[in-house]
Amino acid sequence: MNQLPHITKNFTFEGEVTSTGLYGNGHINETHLVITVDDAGKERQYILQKINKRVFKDPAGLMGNYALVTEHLRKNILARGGDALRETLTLVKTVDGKNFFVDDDGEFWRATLFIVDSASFDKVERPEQFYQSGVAFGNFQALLRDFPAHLLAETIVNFHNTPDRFRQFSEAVAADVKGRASSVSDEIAFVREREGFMRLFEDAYAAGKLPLRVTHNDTKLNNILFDKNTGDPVCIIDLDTIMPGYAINDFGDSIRFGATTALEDETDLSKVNFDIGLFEIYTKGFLEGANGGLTEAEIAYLPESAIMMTLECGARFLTDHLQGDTYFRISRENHNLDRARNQFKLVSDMEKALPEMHKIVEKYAK
Ligand code: ADP
Ligand code: GN1
Ligand code: MG
Repeated sequence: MNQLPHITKNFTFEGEVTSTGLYGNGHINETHLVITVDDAGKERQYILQKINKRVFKDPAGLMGNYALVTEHLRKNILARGGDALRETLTLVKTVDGKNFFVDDDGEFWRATLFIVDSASFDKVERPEQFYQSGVAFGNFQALLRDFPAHLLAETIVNFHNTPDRFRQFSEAVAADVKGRASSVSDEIAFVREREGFMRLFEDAYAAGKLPLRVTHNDTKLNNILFDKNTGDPVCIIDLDTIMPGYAINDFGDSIRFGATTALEDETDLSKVNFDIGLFEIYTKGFLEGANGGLTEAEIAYLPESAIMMTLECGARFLTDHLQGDTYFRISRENHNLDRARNQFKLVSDMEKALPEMHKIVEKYAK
């Protein structure tokens, strides 16, 4: 059943819409699968998303980025003989030729072609899959290397500015709007003890040691679609946060989500362990995909980036728990607290494994 006729009628979908339904496991946007059938009985699928305006304050700027980046990727993919309709996202225009539709409530909607015979994963199923995702994200950065960064709107200001995340966390603790701070004092202390570490990359940037590049900024495994038949990565999705950033954070965020023995919201922490074997194969893949494009300083910081992104994400989950779960979508009580504890367990594991992580990076950087 088409539950969104007032929205779907504004897009140039081929055929008649026969059904719409919620889809996927993203924490941010509202994602729907749209199915259409044409007169000849041919079925087509599309993804329709309501952009989360609480998270993305400038949805029109975001869609400007989206159109520019997908066009750039399309050209680069075609130039190397690839299938652009499958290897990057393709926007479906509205009936009046625009890249997005604004409804009567001021909500922003966009549609893309559905990448058929593909799937995304919330957990690494085979080590080879994680290796390939490293190649894919490394290569994605390489594809964006010639993209003019000044054209990009900053879709979330200070997105991976970790000291600023610490500031927001501290404000949430002080405000304690839900009266939850006293029940999470251990978790609050865990973040506070690492305030100095959280400045590492911003200090390095200020000292001219880290370059600003065009990066994805949300490189978790479920933001890659894999081919259902071959298992190979097909397309990198979730392009909302593409903006200037540090290349190493794309590495670190993938490790955060993927190099673990459990899901991101597993509550039994005895099951949540950092998997150094997965760290190693992702490192190998990412450096191959980046194809010599990283500086020595960037490579040297890769292990710390894994800790930084995991700590930052944990602090963001904890902040959202303190603020009453207004940012990340939750599906149970204390969901964001569970996620925060899970991330902090990984941070502790990674801190212990840091010397070994450095040795691994050195091995593949040669
Ligand atoms: P969020 O920002 O909320 O994470 P995503 O853009 O990542 O939203 O989409 C959520 C999920 O929907 C993805 O993890 C993926 O499974 C699925 N998805 C999104 N776009 C497509 C597409 N074009 N083709 C197939 N699946 C898609
Ligand atoms: C969000 O949009 P999604 O679900 O792919 C978040 C990331 C977090 C991630 C944690 C725009 O990613 O920054 O790392 O959840 N995206 C945004 O799972 O905040
Ligand atoms: Mg996503």
